[in-house]
Amino acid sequence: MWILGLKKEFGEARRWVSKKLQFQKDVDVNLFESTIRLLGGLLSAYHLSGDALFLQKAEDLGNRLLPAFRTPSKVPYSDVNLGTGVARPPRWTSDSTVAEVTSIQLEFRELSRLTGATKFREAVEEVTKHVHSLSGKKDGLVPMFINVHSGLFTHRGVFTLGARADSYYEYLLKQWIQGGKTDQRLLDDYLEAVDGIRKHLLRRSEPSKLTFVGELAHGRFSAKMDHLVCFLPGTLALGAHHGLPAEHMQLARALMETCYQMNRQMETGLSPEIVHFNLQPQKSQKDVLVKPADRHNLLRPETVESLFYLYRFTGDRKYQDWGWAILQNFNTYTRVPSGGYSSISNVQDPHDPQPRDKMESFFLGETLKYLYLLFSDDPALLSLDAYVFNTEAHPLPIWGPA
Ligand code: DMJ
Repeated sequence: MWILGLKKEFGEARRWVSKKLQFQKDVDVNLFESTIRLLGGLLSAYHLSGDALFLQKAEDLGNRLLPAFRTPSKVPYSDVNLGTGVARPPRWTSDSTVAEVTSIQLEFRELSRLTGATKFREAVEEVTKHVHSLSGKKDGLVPMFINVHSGLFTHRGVFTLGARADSYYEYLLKQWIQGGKTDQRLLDDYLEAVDGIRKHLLRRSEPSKLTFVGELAHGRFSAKMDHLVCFLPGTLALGAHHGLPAEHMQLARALMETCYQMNRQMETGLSPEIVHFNLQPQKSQKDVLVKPADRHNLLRPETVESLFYLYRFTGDRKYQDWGWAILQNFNTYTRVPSGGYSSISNVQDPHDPQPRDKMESFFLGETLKYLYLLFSDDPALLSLDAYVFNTEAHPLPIWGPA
């Protein structure tokens, strides 16, 4: 906002938040999505503007989300009603998603720090402590589901860095950074997980030998990679910047190339939601294969998010060039003439990408923000030594010594 000098627009948005944004509503919301998008956004707005209105709104929202943690295990339900405070699991199960219950910590911890009310921090740190000591992991890799009654992992033996597990790994590192790199348990869990990824999930494709992160189901490797996994090069690079092993940076660079190729090798130059890598050494095969059901692009940020980190830390202009190419492709294939952008159903048909008439809020919150930061040559602009970005790209301050 002030960074871009958009004072008038900021004024309008502030008026809207002040007059129209009311959380006293009889509506079920997802705890994770509301935390990363709304609570994270309000906390960031407070830090960037210094305006107490945003903190008041954040505290109100935090209080309304807290009932989700009233479960036998203290692992929160996925959904909570903002008006009535009644929390519940999804309709089909009493499981919560591991990534969801472990990716709300940056925001609740910050809310406690700012308000002095320890209940927010206590609720989420209880979950971190619990997951830290749970059995069912494989060399630091976690399953995708956890039961709110028993507190145990369910659907064990399936490991992915994609949907339902992704930001568990991201928040181990980012909480460690947020807290001034003092919490050894977070660091240990993160380092163990990176070793687990190397040991169980890394392979190279044929014929171009692209390094990718696959999945493991009951001991069977699958060469499937979600576009969501493309947060990982950025996270690995961030860890290396904060003093973690240099091999993490090498792996970040290799995975960054792969994520770029997931975009480049499509006819529109935009990545599909999921790819499969070819492991057969015949030259005729392509490295990146796409199933018909996975051809859509939801305007997700992960590739350009990682490009931003890689460019910040290396200064290598090829990362800016890659991001520029992706932005041009978003403009060509997803921009709607009357305004805005739309998810598309087929990244392999440049003549008819099939717009879906839907733009996720993360396109504005993350994708465009990371592109803006990627094209800036000023490392002091939201410095990565002063801020840590939550998983929805909202910057939160790294805490100084108490
Ligand atoms: C975002 O809402 C967050 O980054 C989340 O962690 C998973 N992915 C979406 C955008 O793709």
